[in-house]
Amino acid sequence: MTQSFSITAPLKVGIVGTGYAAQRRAEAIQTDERSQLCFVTGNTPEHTDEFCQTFGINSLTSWQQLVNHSDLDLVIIGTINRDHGLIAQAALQSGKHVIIEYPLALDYLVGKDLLELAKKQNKLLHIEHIELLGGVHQALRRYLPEIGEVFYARYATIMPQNPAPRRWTYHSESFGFPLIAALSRLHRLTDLFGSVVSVTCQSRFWDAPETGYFRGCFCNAQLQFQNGLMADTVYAKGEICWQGDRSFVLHGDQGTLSFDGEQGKLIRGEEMTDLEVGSRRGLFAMDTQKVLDHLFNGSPLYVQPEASLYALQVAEAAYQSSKQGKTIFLA
Ligand code: NAP
Ligand code: BLA
Repeated sequence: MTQSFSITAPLKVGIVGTGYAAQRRAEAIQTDERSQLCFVTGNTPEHTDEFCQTFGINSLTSWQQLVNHSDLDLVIIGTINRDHGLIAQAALQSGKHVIIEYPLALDYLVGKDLLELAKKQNKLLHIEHIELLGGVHQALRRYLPEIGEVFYARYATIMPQNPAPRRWTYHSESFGFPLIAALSRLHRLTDLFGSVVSVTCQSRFWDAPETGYFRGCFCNAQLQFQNGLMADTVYAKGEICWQGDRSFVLHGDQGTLSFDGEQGKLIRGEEMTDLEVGSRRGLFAMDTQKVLDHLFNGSPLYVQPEASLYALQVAEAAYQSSKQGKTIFLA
């Protein structure tokens, strides 16, 4: 069922978070005349003050205060992953529309409840998945028919970082299980290839002792899709990595599609074609505009919450597989 909303401009917006995603959102909200940026709430006071100065707005002292503020129509959740589920629940309960930067939640069942709550409240729950708007994914969609039946895909993101920063993205509790936190890796695959039969995953962490932080992580998941495709995903980062890798290769019975960062190639026998791939920039602005179009005009969104929830279910299966040391079969 498509939801419809009666909205009057300007839509009043509050943001939880002051980092990269929050800044791109704030710019987009202020650029569009249908929306007005009203409040932000952050973590360290200096970062919050800087954000308020840049955008000429006031801060609230907690996310609880922000989600319950009677002036606001929409809450954007751009803070650490650990808090996504809790903040979204409170915002929906207080009758706000919600945009969450992925992941929806760190726990599949929490995510499932959030979708039900949004329906019950008749509020928008949009989970951003900018990877689907990006150049690589658009090129993939466009050229996939050229390679026939795809039987194997390998997608790696390996990011050396030395020393590993003491940031939330290297903190197990704040970041969550890496394939849940970096849900886009699995979501790209489920978006292209549909339902997953089984997941086998291994993971390893190199801890910074007695800190809650890790210095490096390595996760490897093998997915068996219902359509016969096998896929391998690798996600690794930190001090243990010495060679970066952002490659995505798809093997079809008529050809191969190969992406190295933003460089794409279509390979068929002797024939090799360079593919035009669009940029990774401007995607938060694009996402924001699509949400405003949806709220005001009812135009369809590029990603449905159910699709995001399904990717989260697969990622949770990967987490369970790595914990239990066995293959997890999805219903
Ligand atoms: P970021 O730049 O590091 O910003 C993180 C925000 O969380 C900052 O406001 C930070 O405040 C706050 N924070 C840090 N530690 C905290 C803690 N312990 N308790 C409460 N707040 C804390 O991260 P980001 O890249 O914007 O990511 C934000 C969300 O967007 C994440 O869920 C991420 O998965 C999602 N996302 C990001 C991108 C992207 O391109 N960056 C793309 C897709 C999804 P201080 O700086 O004051 O600590
Ligand atoms: C995704 N980028 C993400 C995520 C985080 C960051 C936490 C979500 C988790 C994940 O999927 O890994 C954080 N990305 C960063 C940081 C840098 C970075 C700290 O590139 C430092 C330079 N994101 C940016 C910048 C760009 C960007 C500067 O912060 C682009 C120039 C793009 N990040 C981007 C995109 C995604 C993403 C397109 C979606 C996931 C993907 O395509 O793999």
